[in-house]
Amino acid sequence: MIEVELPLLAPFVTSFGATTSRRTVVVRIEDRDGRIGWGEGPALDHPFYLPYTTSGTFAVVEEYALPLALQAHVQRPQDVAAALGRIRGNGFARAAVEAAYWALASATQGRPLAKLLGGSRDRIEVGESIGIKASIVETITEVGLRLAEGFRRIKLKIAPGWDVDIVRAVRDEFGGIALQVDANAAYTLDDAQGIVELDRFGLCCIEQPLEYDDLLGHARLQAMLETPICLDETLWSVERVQSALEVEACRNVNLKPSRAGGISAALAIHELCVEAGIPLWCGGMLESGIGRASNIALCSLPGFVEPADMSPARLLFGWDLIDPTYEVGADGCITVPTEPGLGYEVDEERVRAATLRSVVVEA
Ligand code: OSB
Ligand code: MG
Repeated sequence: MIEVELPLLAPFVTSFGATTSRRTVVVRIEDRDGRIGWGEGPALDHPFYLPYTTSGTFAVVEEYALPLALQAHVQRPQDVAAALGRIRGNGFARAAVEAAYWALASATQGRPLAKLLGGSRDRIEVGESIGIKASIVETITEVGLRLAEGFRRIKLKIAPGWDVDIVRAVRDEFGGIALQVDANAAYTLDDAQGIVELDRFGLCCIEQPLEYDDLLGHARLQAMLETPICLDETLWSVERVQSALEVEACRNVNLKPSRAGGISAALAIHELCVEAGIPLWCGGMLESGIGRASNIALCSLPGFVEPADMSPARLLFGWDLIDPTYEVGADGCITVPTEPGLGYEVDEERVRAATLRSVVVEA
C-alpha cells in the first residue's frame, strides 16, 4: 500500500474547509504470475467530511484489510467484502483492497472491469462540482467554462451565506441548465431557511444539507421540499441506504463506492435504488485516476441515470497516476475502457514520485 500526495492546481473549497492537496491511499496487489491489480481508498486528510482520515485508512489497510484478505486466500473479488466483514466502518480502507482484487480479476479473466460488474453502457455522462469561490463573478466564469467544455451538469458547493445568491446568479446567467447544490452538512434544521428558499430554483437535487449522521432530520426536511434531497455523507453502508429509502430521507442517491465500503456494496446499493426507482449517480472524492477507473466501470451499469462527479485529472491536478488519463469529450462523456484490468495504465514512475510512504505485505 502506498500513500501518495497529489497537489491540486487550485484549492477546492467546501463548507468543511479548503483542500489544496490530495493525500490518498492506493493499493497494488500482485499475484504469483505477476498480474497486478490497483485500488484506491480516497479518504480525506482530516475527519471533517466523515470520521475517517488518510492516515487512519493507511493503518487499517496495513493492519487489518490486506492481512484479512490475504489470510482468507480469496479467489474471487466477490468474496473480498465477506473476508473483511469483521471491520466496522472504515469503508475507504475496505474499498481500496476490494477494488484491487476486482481489477486483478478483470486482468486474469481478460474481461473488461465494466463487463465483470454487469455494465453495458460504453459512454458515461459527467458533471462538474464547483467549489466555493471568492466571488460570484469568479463562480460564473468557471461555470461558463465548464458548460462550454460540454459538462452535463453543474454542482455548486454551498454553505450558510453562500447559497441563495449564488444559485440565483447562476440561474440568471445560464437559465435552465442541470444545476444542483451540495452543502456538505453545513446546515441544521433550525437554520435551514437558506435550503427552503432554494426549493424554487428547480434544482436537480440538494445534496447533504444536514449533519452526516442525521437520517431523521433529512426525512423531516425532505417532507418540506419539492426538490429531491440527495444524501452523500449519510450513506456509508448498504444498510444506511436501505434506512434512508425507508424513512424517505432522500429521493436521490450519490453513490461513492469508496465511502460505502467498496464495489460489492455499490452493486447492492445500485440494486436497491433500481428496485425503489430512486435515481442514482456516482460521486467523487477528488480521487486519482486509479480510484476514478473503477468508478467509471461502475457507471456503465443501467441504474446510474444522472451525470457523475468526475472532474478530470487535467483540471484537478494537471496530470494523473494513470497515463493516458481519462478524457471528458465535447459531449460531456467519458468512454468506458474495454481493456481488462483497471482499464488504464498506471504510471509507476509517477506513483513513486508522488509517494509519501509505502509498506509491503507478503501473503
Ligand atoms: O461532497 O461530493 C462531495 C470531493 C471531495 C469530498 C467530498 C465531495 C467532493 C466532490 C466531488 O464534490 C468532486 C470530484 O471528485 O470531482
Ligand atoms: Mg457531497
